Amino acid sequence: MTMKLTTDPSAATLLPIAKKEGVSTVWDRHRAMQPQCGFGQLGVCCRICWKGPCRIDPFGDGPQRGICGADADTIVARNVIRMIAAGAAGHSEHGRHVALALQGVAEGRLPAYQIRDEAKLRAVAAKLDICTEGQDIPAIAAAVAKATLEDFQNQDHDAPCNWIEASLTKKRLERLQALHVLPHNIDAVITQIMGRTLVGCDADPVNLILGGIKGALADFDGMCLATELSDALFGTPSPVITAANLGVIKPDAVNIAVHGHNPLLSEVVCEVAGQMDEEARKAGAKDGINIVGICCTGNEVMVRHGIPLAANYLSQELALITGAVDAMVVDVQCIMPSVSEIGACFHTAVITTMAENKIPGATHVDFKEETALESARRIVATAIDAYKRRDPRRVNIPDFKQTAIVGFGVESVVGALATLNAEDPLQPLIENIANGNIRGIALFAGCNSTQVAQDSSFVTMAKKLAANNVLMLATGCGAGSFAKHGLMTQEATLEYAGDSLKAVLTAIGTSAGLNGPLPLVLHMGSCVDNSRAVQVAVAVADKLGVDLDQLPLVASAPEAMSEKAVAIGTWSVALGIPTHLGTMPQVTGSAKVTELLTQTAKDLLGGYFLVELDPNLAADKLLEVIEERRKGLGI
Ligand code: BF8
Ligand code: SF4
Repeated sequence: MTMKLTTDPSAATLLPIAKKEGVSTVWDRHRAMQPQCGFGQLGVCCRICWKGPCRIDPFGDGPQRGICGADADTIVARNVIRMIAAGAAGHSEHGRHVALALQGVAEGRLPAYQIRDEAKLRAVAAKLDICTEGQDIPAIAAAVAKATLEDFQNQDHDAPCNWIEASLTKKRLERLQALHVLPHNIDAVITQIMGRTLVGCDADPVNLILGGIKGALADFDGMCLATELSDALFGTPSPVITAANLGVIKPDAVNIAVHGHNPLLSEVVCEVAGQMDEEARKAGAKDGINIVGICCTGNEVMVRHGIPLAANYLSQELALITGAVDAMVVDVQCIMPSVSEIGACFHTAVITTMAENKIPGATHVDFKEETALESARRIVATAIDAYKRRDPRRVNIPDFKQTAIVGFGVESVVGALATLNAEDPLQPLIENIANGNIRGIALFAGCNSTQVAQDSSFVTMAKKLAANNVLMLATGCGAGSFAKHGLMTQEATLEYAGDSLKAVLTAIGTSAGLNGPLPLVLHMGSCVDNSRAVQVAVAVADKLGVDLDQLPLVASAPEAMSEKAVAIGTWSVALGIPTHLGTMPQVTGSAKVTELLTQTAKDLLGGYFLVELDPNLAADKLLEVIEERRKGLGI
């Protein structure tokens, strides 16, 4: 296989070392897995019951139905909506933890946490139509937590979830309601997907996909509440200058990598690390404790506190191969099970923390919100202990890191715009879109995948869209790619932005006190923070009196792989956003499902999937879509 594996410069230093050390990486295992199963790639393999597995012959020569009689359309639709259910479960379980933590704080039960952003809590209450007059902060927090938890408990099918109702345009809600796809209860909708895809249940691909769309919208609901309540608890992001890539690991510090997704763990680890810095110095680490982030946990602490990002998904193993990570602390999602074995090759303590997410070979420190401080102290002490066993001769920290200006939540974007027009902050953005200085907006989201040379599609597409004056937002591992490759800098704006985009970013950045332009790509946070981008779009749509499917707004997940990305992509389509995928979705074994997602969706929802594996062509196609939308608006 001659395909380039990654464009991350750190890999050039570390992959030869992995080889020398006899450590296999995700790319070695990808190679060993070739050729991958064609039936699986097409989505036509069914393992839903033990009469199977069954597989449909895509060439029409062999069986066209499984043993129970399910055809390719049914099998593909069932498989893909089960992926959506899994993605929605992951995000909304994360959201539920945060909501329960908020409730615990309101009741004074959780000493490790507090409401760090009271203004945000009040704003959330107002958004949910909760009256706060005369109420103190704990009472408001309790009311917000209660309204949020209703989204997991409501049994009235005709009453949509509170968060989704508060988060979309009126027109979009009506359109989704008419299709009966508005979720009333996150848990119920996920359960329903699992139930209807059992052997002998829903076999109608259209009905199944509609059920999947409802599940994806439940995912959206879970993301909105996770993001907003995390802001109330831990602070709302504002622009901060930090750095990204493995060069952020320090040779003379106890390096703790926080990895996974939920800020409930990483926030407390960061806080306790500050208190235990002296202990690390006593152990010989003259730079004390250095926390670095990986994946979406990394994004969460990066946008809120400027903690540097060491790695996005595909380079998590490389962080360990530096030989200088003393502990990798993980919670949930996107953690390769291989990390415990690699950690064991070095001195690294790989620490799992969630009862429902363990890895053989890792150390488990049970993390509960009630005893978070004690657990965090144990975790940091374990890291300091491991540091003492570090072998300096095996330390190889690549000399790569890039500056990254990050932390563009809705509030800071609006805040920056308000420096141009305090009365009407959205006006400068709308004006520049209308006059064509900004042609449109693109949201980059999603993962890395071994199907694509790491980060390459993100970077190629962003450079092309920038040159064509498209304003770009990013989350998740996409944001990690841009941060690592220097596209979240003012220099990148000067180098890659088209003239009119450059002028707008410079005007906003200068007036907001950044002494120059805004960075080329705005980092909005983790994957759950995709809800922030929707919030900006909804505000613009409401102001213009249009719906989301009329805006020159596109989304792209050029290196998607997780079931969570399937859920996000599907709600993005349901909200009316043309959504690009740069990896092949496992649905093409059914012409009907493929047509539903790429064409019929356009009529029903305004949004649709656009699949294009070549990043250059993908950028061209998104530019065309943006121009088509502009034409529709008469601008
Ligand atoms: O939630 S982008 S690889 S880390 S799934 Fe995972 Fe994908 Fe990264 Fe974050 Ni999102
Ligand atoms: Fe085969 Fe039907 Fe069972 Fe799927 S549900 S494994 S198609 S018999």
